Amino acid sequence: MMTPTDWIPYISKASSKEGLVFFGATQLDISKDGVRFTKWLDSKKNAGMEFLENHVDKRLDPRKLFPGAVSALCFGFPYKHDCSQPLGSKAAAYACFKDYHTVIKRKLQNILQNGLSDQTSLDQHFKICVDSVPVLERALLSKADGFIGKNTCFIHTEHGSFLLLGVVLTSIDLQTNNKPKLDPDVRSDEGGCGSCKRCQIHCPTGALDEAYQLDARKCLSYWTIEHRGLIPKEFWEHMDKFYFGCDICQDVCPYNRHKTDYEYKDHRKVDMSLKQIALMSQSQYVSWFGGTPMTRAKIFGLKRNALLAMYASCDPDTKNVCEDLLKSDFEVVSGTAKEILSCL
Ligand code: B12
Ligand code: SF4
Ligand code: SF4
Repeated sequence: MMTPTDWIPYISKASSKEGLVFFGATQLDISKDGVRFTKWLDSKKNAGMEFLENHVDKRLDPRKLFPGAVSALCFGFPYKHDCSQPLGSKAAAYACFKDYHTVIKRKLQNILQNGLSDQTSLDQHFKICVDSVPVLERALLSKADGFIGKNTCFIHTEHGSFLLLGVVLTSIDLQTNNKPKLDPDVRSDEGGCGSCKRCQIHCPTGALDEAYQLDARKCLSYWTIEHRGLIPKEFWEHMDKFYFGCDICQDVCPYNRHKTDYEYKDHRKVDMSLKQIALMSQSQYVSWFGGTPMTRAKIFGLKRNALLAMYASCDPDTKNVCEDLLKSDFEVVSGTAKEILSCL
């Protein structure tokens, strides 16, 4: 097996070949973020995401998740953020892409397995974590590179925040020194936002009123992706044409002004109108959204969201489509249609 000094240049080279735009390695002490995380849970800002209340000990100390771990390898995978859709429906840009859990995991497996030229098993030294594992990814990433912005996203000073993150816990002691040099006049020690508040000002629902603390109870991304029941009326008017997720607090961030020219072979354009999504059949759902992160909302969540986005964007077909969907087999869809009709 390679020595620790050989691993760093090897992973750097191999990860850029795989299309990952940066690589950093850091130690595992995230106690400061742990305190912030528990404070966030205590104030109920996780809304209905009860899964975040599980395995808190592991989130606060990655060594409890992977005994023997001493370092975290951190990676960022860029995606296209101009995701405009010809028929006017809008979805968060990351979701118009083949499911990143699988894509990033496979890339990381390739890199690491090729580095272990002997028969040593990958699982002996590495634990790959992409999104669904109880790890505070942004906290680890911000120790290795970049910083956490007031919109709570991990921001890389060169590549912005339209990045999906991957973390690998490892028993090999590795560390890089990529932390950006922050200009003390515009940036504090902890973050690179300085006096900017654009994300806080532009968030339509006030979910970022407290900087660095997203209140999921007010976040459109939470309501349209994670919530399974009816969406409270106070959020309807803010949905614009979004039927999945929300990118506003990233779109307005100055760190995302740069133009990217990466290649996205797995990018999928969703050319359906809101009306088509609201009325789609099971087989259309599978062919349009199968294999993308949008399946997280399930067919009934996407239909519910599309109906509300039609209402929010004053689509002239809203009434007819709602009348059709009063008979939907999905309670949340018929319920949403009924509520909208009572408001028209
Ligand atoms: C639950 C979840 C959500 C929830 C809650 C989001 C949230 N901000 O907590 C919802 C559904 C709303 C959501 C939305 C989105 N998500 Co999400 N989500 C997650 C998940 C699974 C867990 C996040 C978590 O633990 N939240 C709890 C909070 C407290 O922790 P945190 O976000 O890390 O926040 C830290 C800071 O707030 C910091 N902090 C607190 N106070 C202070 C003060 C200062 C001064 C500083 C510096 C820091 C600081 O401490 C916290 C702990 O480290 C992660 C994957 C993972 N395992 O980490 C993906 C993840 C965060 N999501 C991701 C994405 C892409 C999104 C969306 C962009 C999708 C979309 N377009 O709709 C939005 C972005 C909304 C936003 N502004 O955050 C990416 C983020 C990539 C990035 N560049 O940051 C992740 C990392 C998935 C991945 N592997 O790529 N998400
Ligand atoms: S994702 Fe949208 S609703 Fe949520 S905090 Fe960002 S701007 Fe606000
Ligand atoms: S918009 Fe401004 S305040 Fe918000 S994350 Fe970006 S730099 Fe920070």
